[in-house]
Amino acid sequence: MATVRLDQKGRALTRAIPSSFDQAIAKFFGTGPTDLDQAKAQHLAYREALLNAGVEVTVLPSDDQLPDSIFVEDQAVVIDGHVLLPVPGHPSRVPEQPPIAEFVTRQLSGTQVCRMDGEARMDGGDIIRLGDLFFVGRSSRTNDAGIEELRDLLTHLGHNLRVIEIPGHALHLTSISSTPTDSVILAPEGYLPEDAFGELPEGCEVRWMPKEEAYGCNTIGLPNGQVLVADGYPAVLDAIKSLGLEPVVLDMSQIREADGSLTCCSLFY
Ligand code: CIR
Repeated sequence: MATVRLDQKGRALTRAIPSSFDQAIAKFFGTGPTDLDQAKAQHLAYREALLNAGVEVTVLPSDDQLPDSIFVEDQAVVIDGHVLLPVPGHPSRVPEQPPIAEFVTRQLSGTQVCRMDGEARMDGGDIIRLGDLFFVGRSSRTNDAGIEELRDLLTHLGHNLRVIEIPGHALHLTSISSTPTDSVILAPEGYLPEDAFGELPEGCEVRWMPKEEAYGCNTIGLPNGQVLVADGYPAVLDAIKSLGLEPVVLDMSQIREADGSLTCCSLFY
């Protein structure tokens, strides 16, 4: 989600929860999912919320060999119909990519597909987009070589890129921020310096949320004025309402246990 504007969110790819989901990597928000049925119910509610908002949703079959494979956002970067296939920053997540790459390149046939290689590493979850301005996290998953490959594509498309240092206590840039509209960034206090996003275009702003609502800062704004938000973050909820938007609250507890947020579970294309 994070690399498309609001008006580009017509279609989303998701992937079903594998039976091995309790083995997903969990080091930040969670300590590992414990209830597979609840995780599946939460994932279903998530897909239904997208469908109810008018998004066309595709569900790829699960793969029990790949515990983290529901987090499709990390596996492909779609920008204005162009596709960048990153080398995922965690080795166990590399085999997740082929079916996602195959799906998006088929859907966007005729598009330019760039494939990272060499030393470059990147998870799609390290990118957010504010209108036509992009931010990328330099994180434990995304390195300088990966950032330069993204910059090459963005330069080609006429977009600007700013780099944000992700602190050691966070996974991705999307773990601690999102753009519920094309002019607002939500981010938690205590993770990034106040000037981390730099000077923003006119009419744009960062809304800083309390540190304890870091997870809640990951939201999905949709073209119909709805915003998917995780349950349990009252300041985020107020911020969304004060923007005149309609929050749709989802229980993400089991997905959070795998360090996954709302945006991680879909790839808009
Ligand atoms: C991981 O550690 O890779 C997964 N357990 C969570 C990935 C979350 N994805 C994201 O923030 N974009």
